[in-house]
Amino acid sequence: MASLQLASANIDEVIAVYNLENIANGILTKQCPYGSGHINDTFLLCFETPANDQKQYILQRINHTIFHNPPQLMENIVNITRFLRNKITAQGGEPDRETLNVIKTKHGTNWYQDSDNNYWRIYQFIENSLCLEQVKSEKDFYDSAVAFGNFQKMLADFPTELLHETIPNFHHTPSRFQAFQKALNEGIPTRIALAQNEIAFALERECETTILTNLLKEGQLPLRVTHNDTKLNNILFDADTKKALCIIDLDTVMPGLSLYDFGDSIRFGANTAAEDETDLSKVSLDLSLFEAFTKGYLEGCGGSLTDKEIAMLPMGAKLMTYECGIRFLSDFLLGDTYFKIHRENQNLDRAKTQFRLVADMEAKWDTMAEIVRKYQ
Ligand code: ADP
Ligand code: GN1
Ligand code: MG
Repeated sequence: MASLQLASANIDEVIAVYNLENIANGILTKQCPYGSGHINDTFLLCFETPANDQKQYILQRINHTIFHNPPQLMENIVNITRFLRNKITAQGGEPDRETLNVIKTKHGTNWYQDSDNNYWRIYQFIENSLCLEQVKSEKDFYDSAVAFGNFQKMLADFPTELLHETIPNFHHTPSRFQAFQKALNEGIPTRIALAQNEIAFALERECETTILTNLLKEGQLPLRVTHNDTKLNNILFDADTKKALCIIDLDTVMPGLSLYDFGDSIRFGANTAAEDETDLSKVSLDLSLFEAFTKGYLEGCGGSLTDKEIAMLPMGAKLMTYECGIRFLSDFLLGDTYFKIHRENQNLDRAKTQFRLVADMEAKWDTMAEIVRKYQ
C-alpha cells in the first residue's frame, strides 16, 4: 500500500535530487498518496509559487518486484512518449497534455534509485483533467475507445526493436493458467478451501486459454504495439471538453494482441459493477457499453484491424476477463503479494466479479457476436 509515512524520508531525498523546488519555482505545500492503481505507489506533489500559482507533479515509486528492470522500463516510456510527442505535434495537438512528460533529475536521468534501492520517476501533472473509475456515460466510454484505438494506430510504426519486454508473457493466457495451477499446488490451504467454486470455474475453462495465442502462433492474428493495461482509469479526460485527452500508465506498452487491449477495457468499463464488488448480482456485461466501445475502438484503429481480429473481439473480452480472474485468484491463494489490497479477501472478490462477468458474456455470446458483425 502507498504509505506516505514509510516513504516520506525517501520522498524528500527524491525531491532534492530532482531539484523540484527550482523547477517548480515554489515551495512544497502538499504531498499525498494519489490514484487507485494496484501496482505502483503514486503521490501528488503540490508546489506554491511566490505569485501564489500552483504547480503539481506525479511522483511514482516503481514496483520493482513486479517490473524487474525499471531502467529499461523507463527507456521504453521515454522512447514511446518522444515518438508520440512528434506525432501529436505533427497533428497540431498539444503534446504537453496529450502524452506523459517525464521530468529529469538534476543529473539528467529519467529515474532515480534512492538509498533504499527504490526506483522513482516524476511526471508533469496533466492539469485540468479527470480520471474516471467507472463509466459515467456511454459517450465517455466511446471516447475512451477511440483514444485507445488511436493510441495503437499512432504506435503502429514504432520501431519494436527499441521495446524491452517489461513483464515477459504478460498477456499469455496459457502461462497465466500454468501460474494458476502452481498457485493451486503451493497456495494457502484455508484459502484454497474458501475458493472452491472459483477454482472449479477456472479449471472448467482450461481448453479456451490457448485460443488467441494459438491464432497468433499460426499467423492468423498480428502482433502489434499495444498498451496492455487499458483500464478506464488509465486515461485522462479533459475537464472542460470532457473528451479523452491522454493515455497514461505506459509501463506495459509492449508487442501484444489488439484483442487483449479491447478486452481489458470491456472487462473493466462495460461491467455494471466495480472490479471488487461484493454483491455479485450487480455484475453483468452492459451490451450498450460493449457496442459503444466496439464502435469507438474500430474507428480509433482507423480501419487497421484485420477481419479475423474483428471477428475475435468477443473472445478478446472473454479471455481477458478470465485471465484477470485467474490472476486475482492466484494472488489470493498465494497470500496477496502482487495486487494491492485494502481489505481482507479483496482479491477473491475481484476474481469472483471477473468470473461472474465471464459467465454473463457466455450467456450473451450470440448478441456480442451480432454487435461486432454490425461494424465489420
Ligand atoms: P498504476 O500503475 O499504479 O496504475 P498510474 O500510472 O495509472 O499508476 O497512476 C495512478 C493514477 O495517478 C492514475 O489513475 C491517475 O489518476 C493519476 N495520474 C498518473 N499520471 C498522471 C499525470 N501525469 N497527470 C495527472 N494524473 C496522473
Ligand atoms: C493492474 O496498475 P494498474 O492498476 O493499472 C495490472 C493489470 C490488471 C489490473 C487489474 C502491471 O493495473 O494487468 O489488469 O491491475 N497491472 C500490472 O485491475 O500487472
Ligand atoms: Mg493505472
